Amino acid sequence: MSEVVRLERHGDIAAIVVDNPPVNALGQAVRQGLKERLNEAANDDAVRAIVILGAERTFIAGADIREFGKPPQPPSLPEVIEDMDACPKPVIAALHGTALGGGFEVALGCHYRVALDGAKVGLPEVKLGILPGAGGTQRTPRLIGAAKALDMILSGDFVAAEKALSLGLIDEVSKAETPLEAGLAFARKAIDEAYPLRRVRDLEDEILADRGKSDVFDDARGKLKKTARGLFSPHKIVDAVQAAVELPFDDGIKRERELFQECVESPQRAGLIHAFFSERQVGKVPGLKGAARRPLISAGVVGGGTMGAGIAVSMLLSGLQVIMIERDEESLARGKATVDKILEASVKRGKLTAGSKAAVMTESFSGSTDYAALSDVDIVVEAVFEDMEVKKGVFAQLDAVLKAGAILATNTSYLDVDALAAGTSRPSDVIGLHFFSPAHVMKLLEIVVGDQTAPEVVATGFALAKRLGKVGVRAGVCDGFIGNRILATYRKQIDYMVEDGASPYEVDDAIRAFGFPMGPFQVSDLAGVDIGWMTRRRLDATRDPRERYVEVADRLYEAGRMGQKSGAGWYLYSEGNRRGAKDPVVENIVVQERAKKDIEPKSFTPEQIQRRYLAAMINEAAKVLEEGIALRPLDIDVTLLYGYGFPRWRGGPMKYADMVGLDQILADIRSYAEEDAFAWQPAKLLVDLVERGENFESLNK
Ligand code: 3H9
Repeated sequence: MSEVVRLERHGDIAAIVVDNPPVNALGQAVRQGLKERLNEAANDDAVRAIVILGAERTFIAGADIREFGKPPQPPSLPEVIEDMDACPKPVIAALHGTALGGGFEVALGCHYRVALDGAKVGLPEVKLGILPGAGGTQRTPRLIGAAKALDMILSGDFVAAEKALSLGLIDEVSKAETPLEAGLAFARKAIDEAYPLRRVRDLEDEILADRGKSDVFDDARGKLKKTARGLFSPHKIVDAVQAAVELPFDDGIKRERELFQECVESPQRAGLIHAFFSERQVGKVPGLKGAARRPLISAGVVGGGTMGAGIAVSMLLSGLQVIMIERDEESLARGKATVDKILEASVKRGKLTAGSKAAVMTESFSGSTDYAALSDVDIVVEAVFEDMEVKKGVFAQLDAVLKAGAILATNTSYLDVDALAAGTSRPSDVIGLHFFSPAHVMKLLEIVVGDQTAPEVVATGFALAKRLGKVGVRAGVCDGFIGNRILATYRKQIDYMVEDGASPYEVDDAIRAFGFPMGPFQVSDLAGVDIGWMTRRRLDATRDPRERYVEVADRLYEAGRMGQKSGAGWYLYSEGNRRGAKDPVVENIVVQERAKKDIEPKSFTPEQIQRRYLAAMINEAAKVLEEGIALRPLDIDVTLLYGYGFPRWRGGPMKYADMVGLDQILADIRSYAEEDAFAWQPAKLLVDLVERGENFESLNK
């Protein structure tokens, strides 16, 4: 059996090596191993100092997240750390890679910390809905004071070795090649110069100034009102750090443990950890393992509008050579200017130097009005007007000039990728790459796989997503793919609720209260009321006569209320104000539309609004799964989390449905179906899962 923790002898120094790939997480076997090896070294008279380090690519990256929510198995991490702290011989942590969460807490329980240049430390528990529960909230303030500890723990940000040294989190940055070398050198000094056992628990200087005062904590709680809306664990973190300042160490540790437990039991922990694993799983597409990838050095972007320019910027910043194609010189100049403007904004925000921007614009970016310029590129993304005939024309031109093996991608958000592919002589090279606006910012990329798309083209799509710093999600072909198709369904329910009695502002408030950053009407104003209008006109010809149609948004469009860009939409925007004010004119339009249909308005509570919204989302998502448009529930969760503002701490709609209970969701759908049987046809998959007593999680692979 391979040992996950081994003890090596280096003269009078013992090295305890954690070897639990991939990230040396602190599962039960590691905790047990650490406890036993430490005990062995502590009781060995020949050992005068102990170094703790990680094998392979990193120090310990934290507790084993997979264990949360399961019955705890001894020894607990705090117990193991307590042993290190109490060890009568110097214990030194030698850090490389990332020392995170419980991993950094192990280091804090050691008497000294040395890090390789390039190592990072951090307490990212907040991102998982918990708090550092093995002394991190108690020891960190003792090293760097409460204010800086709060900054570090509330942000969850990683701290580079040099910065950690200047803050006082670690004792040395080493130029050694390996953590073993660094640890042994430090231990030698500790032995030769008889370093005292520096136990962080005994350090008081940094917290004395805050004792008996509440300013730091009041400030932190004040900020959380804005930055941590709806979140649970940040508030508990402030409580825990305050306990570090106010209570003796052992009482503080006890308090930390209680608060940690509250966080572990909160549904937010389950949601955030689901999000963590889902975003890692989403790129591992069943059936794609081992598929070859095509090289990507140069790319073409057809269309220099907002979308095309954003895609070009995203590609340029990833190091690709990009050629933009536009129909005439004037449009090309506009497209290039948009690229320049976006890059300039990155320079202003300090994300890019002026020199790099100039180099990108002159050396990596070019434009042409002639498709022949694309003859040698590896991939082309078309981002022209959303019209099948226009796009078919573009694909025909691309087909004529592209080299063999080049990938033809469309950025369409709903058109039939198979129909586009069929118009070319190389349908296996055609794929959908659905970027979200603004394309250089939004992390989601739907990778739309047609009937004939070759696996290596799909694998290359995922490689491109990664290179662009985006999260790629595999989607099948249908109107709207995964995200926009689901959106179209739950969006309609919003219009129905407004016509039935809710005000648009009540709806937005309720959806924000659920945790979305914006309400649907605010989103509509941001995107443009005309966008929704165009979508509805596109669907006029195919709309089922049984479908309820609400005209309120059409009245807004006809009144020229296009949203933020025209100063009025669902909200009224005074000059330079993007927040928008409620507008009685809109409420009047709604009243008139209700009157036309003799609708007696009824009231909706925020919970009723949320339940309908979510039920519609989940039901359509189940249909998307059932049809194979999304392969797994987690693909839907990641899509909604990254492209549609679904609150991360709720894990995504499928995770949320599992947590609420699929039987309750189905019961809601069936009760709404009594009012509108057409809109609320339950997904067969949902009915089946409820009958079998299973959940969406059981379908994740
Ligand atoms: C904690 O410590 C609580 C304590 O305070 C209190 C306890 C009492 N557990 O991200 P990658 C897997 S909470 C289990 O692709 P990278 C990951 O799923 C923890 N598994 O690599 C993936 O698996 P697979 C605090 C984990 O190089 C593989 O490792 N710590 C864990 O891009 C590679 O991961 C954190 O929150 C884990 N803790 O990034 C750190 N971590 O290959 C979370 C990773 O099957 N981790 N895996 O898909 C990270 O931030 C990144 O993984 C890391 C490496 C930066 C370490």
